[in-house]
Amino acid sequence: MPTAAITGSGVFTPPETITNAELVAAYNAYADRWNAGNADAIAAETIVAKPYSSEDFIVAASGIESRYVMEKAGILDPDRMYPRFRARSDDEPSMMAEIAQDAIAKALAQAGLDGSDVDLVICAASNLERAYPAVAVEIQDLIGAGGFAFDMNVACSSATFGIQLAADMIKSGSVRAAVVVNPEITSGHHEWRDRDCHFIFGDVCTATVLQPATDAKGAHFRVLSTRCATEFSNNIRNNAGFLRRTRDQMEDRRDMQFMQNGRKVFKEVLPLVSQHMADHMADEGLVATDLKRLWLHQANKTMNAYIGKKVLGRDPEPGEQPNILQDYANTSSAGSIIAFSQYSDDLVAGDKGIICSFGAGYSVGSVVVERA
Ligand code: CO8
Repeated sequence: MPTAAITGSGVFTPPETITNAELVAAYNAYADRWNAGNADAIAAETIVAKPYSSEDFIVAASGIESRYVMEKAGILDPDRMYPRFRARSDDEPSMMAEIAQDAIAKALAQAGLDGSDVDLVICAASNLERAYPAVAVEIQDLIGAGGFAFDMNVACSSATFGIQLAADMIKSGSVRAAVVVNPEITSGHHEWRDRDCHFIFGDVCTATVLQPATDAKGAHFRVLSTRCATEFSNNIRNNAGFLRRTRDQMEDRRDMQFMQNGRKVFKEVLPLVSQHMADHMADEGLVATDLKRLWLHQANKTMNAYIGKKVLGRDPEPGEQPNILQDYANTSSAGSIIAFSQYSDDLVAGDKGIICSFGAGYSVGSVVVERA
């Protein structure tokens, strides 16, 4: 059975950034307007005034300093607080497919492949732009790939679950060159008017190329082992979907965008992830000293520091567990892949590491890789 390898990875970074200062100024202006518009009800204590957000809180609670977005003016407009996306005709590439193309081009260039070499495209992301045709099939067409393509969604674990699928298909011989692409336009399903989470997300797209290790043309990482796990929780939820396109959805329901009980997520996901990684390592005969790098999901700096310490049995050295969330914020499934793509070149043959994602579902996915 062939060994699967990651032979390329790429990141599309959107053109616009929003700093914490810009975000907080827009949110606080929105809160002022909302409070002024509801002054009577607030005075009568039938509703509660919206409190201000703060830059200090955001950095201390999450480690996030800035985020990239596809369109910032709409998000920062206090009367709107939502990106302005141009409506596209059916003859134009859809937005997810367009950014996917960019990330895939970078990943294929690294692998030394052309789009026509690809025979599997998995578009794995936390929200899909439409019901059908699958965005992945459009991407397959745009890059000139053969074979087949499909969409999948496991929220923040979409990328690692997609890598497991692609690696398994390569091992079984059903495909020769797979692309797993993660266009995460989180700004379109985020609630920018909710102070408790308005700072969390950013937009990006990542792509990985997987092939049999024997086909690799350059530097690559052998996929030694993968493990996926899920456990139902309502603590991260978004109710938007085709069954909800009724009049009540038009009433601006809060549950039609990202919602979470962040404190509970923090407390429940940490032990789940630490145990998942410990079990995966034990089953692969790996101990902490075997690992050169952890590329973790990028949601929260404290969370990552905790998991790194649990897995390694000590505080991670600088660079051992790279964070990119200060610049990108939480980019859902793409976070661990951005970290992998930007911080893996320096590893040498035989160095091992783990890519690990976690999030809504709950879901956890880990991929043990070795530099060839
Ligand atoms: N400014 C000032 N004060 C604030 C703010 C703010 N912006 N927000 C909250 N506060 C206040 C609260 O009101 C509270 O005040 P009080 O103590 O008086 O009640 C105090 O600060 C503390 O609030 P919290 O308890 O909420 O703060 P935490 O310390 O828990 O930090 C975090 C909040 C950062 C959200 C933290 O809980 C966290 O990181 N949790 C884990 C989150 C996580 O990992 N979620 C995963 C979601 S991603 C995922 O699964 C993908 C989903 C699909 C993608 C969706 C894309 C849109």
